[in-house]
Amino acid sequence: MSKKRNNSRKNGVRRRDFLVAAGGLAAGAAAGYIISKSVAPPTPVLPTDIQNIINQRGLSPEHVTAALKTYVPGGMQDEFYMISSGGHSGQVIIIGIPSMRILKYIAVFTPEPWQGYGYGNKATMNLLEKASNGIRYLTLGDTHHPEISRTNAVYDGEWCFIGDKLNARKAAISLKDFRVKDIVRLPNIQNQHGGACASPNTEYIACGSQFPAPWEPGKGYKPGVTYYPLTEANYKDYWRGATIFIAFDRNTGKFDLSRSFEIELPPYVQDLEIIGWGPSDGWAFLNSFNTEMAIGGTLEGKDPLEISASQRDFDYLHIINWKKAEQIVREGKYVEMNGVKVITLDTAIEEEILFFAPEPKSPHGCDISASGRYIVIGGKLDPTVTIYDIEKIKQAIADRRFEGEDYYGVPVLRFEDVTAAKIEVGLGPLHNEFDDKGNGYVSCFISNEVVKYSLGPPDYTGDDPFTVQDRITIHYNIGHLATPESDSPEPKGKYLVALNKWSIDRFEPVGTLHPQNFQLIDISGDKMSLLYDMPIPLGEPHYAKIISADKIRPITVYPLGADPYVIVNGGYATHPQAINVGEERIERRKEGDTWVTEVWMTAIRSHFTPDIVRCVEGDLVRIYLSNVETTRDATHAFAISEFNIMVSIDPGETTTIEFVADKPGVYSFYCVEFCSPLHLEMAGYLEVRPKE
Ligand code: K7E
Ligand code: CUA
Repeated sequence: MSKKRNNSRKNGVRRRDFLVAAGGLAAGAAAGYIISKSVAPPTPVLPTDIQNIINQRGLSPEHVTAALKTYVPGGMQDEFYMISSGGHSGQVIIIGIPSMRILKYIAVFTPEPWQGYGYGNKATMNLLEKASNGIRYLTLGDTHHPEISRTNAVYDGEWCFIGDKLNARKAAISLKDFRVKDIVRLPNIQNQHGGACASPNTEYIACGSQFPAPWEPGKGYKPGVTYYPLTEANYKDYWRGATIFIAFDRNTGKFDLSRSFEIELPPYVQDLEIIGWGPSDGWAFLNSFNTEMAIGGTLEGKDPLEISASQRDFDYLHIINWKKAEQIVREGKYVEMNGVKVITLDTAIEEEILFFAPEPKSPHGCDISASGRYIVIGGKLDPTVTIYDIEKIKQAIADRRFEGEDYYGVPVLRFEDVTAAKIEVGLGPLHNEFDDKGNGYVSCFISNEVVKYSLGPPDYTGDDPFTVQDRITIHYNIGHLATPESDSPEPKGKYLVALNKWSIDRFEPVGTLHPQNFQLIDISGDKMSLLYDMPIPLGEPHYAKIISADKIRPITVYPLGADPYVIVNGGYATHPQAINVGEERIERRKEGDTWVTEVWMTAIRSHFTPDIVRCVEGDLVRIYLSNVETTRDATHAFAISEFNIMVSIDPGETTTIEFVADKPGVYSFYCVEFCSPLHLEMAGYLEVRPKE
């Protein structure tokens, strides 16, 4: 793979040369289109057939330039991977940049048959089951914020994490095989937003609760158990928010609740969270809205939430000393609630690990500049971005300069003491990303634009810090934006993707529900320029992370007999029932009161062995299916008619399929991946004999 990529780089240079030629062509069409300031341009020469295509398609010089900047010829690879949330599809989308080619959907919170996820593959069913809430089997999610694992705060390309806002869950995806390895339900939280965000060495993945949940004092929140009538008084007394720091173990790919901790927070709506590095190392920042603690009640004589939650001028940026919190937990100053160590709100105040700073009403994004110095908050209702300075925050805390405390006693810093700047950018500023030159970019949902501004030192060392530098119109209603390796010490600049909610008229209409629109923007120069529109026909993506392609190092084939869902010391465990050709067999025996038919089966082009499986009605059937191929991409899939079973097995992989043969009959099974000329012959029968 890396070989190919080198090729593509070499070819990239040739593409640039071509671009100059096309620029020359463009000069003929648009007056003032300069290709070189010092050298007189040669007479533009483009083969007439190319010129004809440009003419016939009515392309402008900008179109041609954009096409040349984004086109990645077949066989060549992209420069960046974009890891995007799949919104309420519950999944993750992988996209190449600059081509904007979709490379993969990763099934995460939603069963997906073509990946064999949640349709009989026991490991994936177990993941979904474990991540359910004990009340019902959850088969959907609302993914918002992906995160990439970090080493010294820099993206290392090994793991991806994503949260499910709806059901307060978090998933870990290995970027070695782009499969989920663990899903955890977050204790004491009903929703989650605000992350995933990783600590500098991925010790913890943090996020905030979104809507507070009722907590039984000292015991926390338990789905389906904790109950108080919803009143304003009860809300203040019993509802609580939280931020959780879940420990993650790279060697096993599992979250570890026993090493995790949570901090109880007031019942504000905790929104986005980020963990700092450099000067902000050891600190986490989490913003909030509805510090009014309104609960709505439109049919009960109250204002709707959007009004009652917008009464005050400020909400609170939560400033959390997580290193100290970790220390407090080590000292035993926590209460165990629903399987996790919780630092109570009182302890958090007493031990000085939680501070508030006012932030303009109902903020949204919470991002950190490359230097780790500036925490940038999108104003949402306020047309500004507010830039907090960690040096000032630390100083104000050291000097104990507070303007007072909130309803629960959390000390509140003074706005002037902790902010570096407030920049008026546009209407509805949401999220911020950064480039490698000390600039920030903010998405403005209402004014439909991306606005570029300069930061201050050390990120930006020019003459006009904290000033708007450029703006570009997007189509339409941008939510997040993403630049390569932003929110880390080493942003790469070059491209920006606007993750737009509405596309309206940008694509061929496909009914009344339009795709979302990802717009690729070139940010390499002083002026931003639009390169490409990409429809996203799956869920509503929120955030995306972009990482240099050379940091992603996927495996090509699993070692023979590997269980992709069990990671040991960073490698794959051998599935205990993995077999090779010649070891296939069927055994029927009793496990307690249940008859079990166990099948050790292999798949290789173009047959399953055995191809006839006989069992008895009511048997629990367990098929240990080994794909004994060693060739890259030689995936087989296994589906049984009438049983809702669909399993995909990659070369080398062994998997367990489990189901109850509850209806007598003879059922065909077959391979679902067109794997060879005799793929259609890759089939067999399951015979379920009626019980005597
Ligand atoms: Cu703005 Cu969940 Cu990040 Cu949506 S959130 S846009
Ligand atoms: Cu195996 Cu088709």
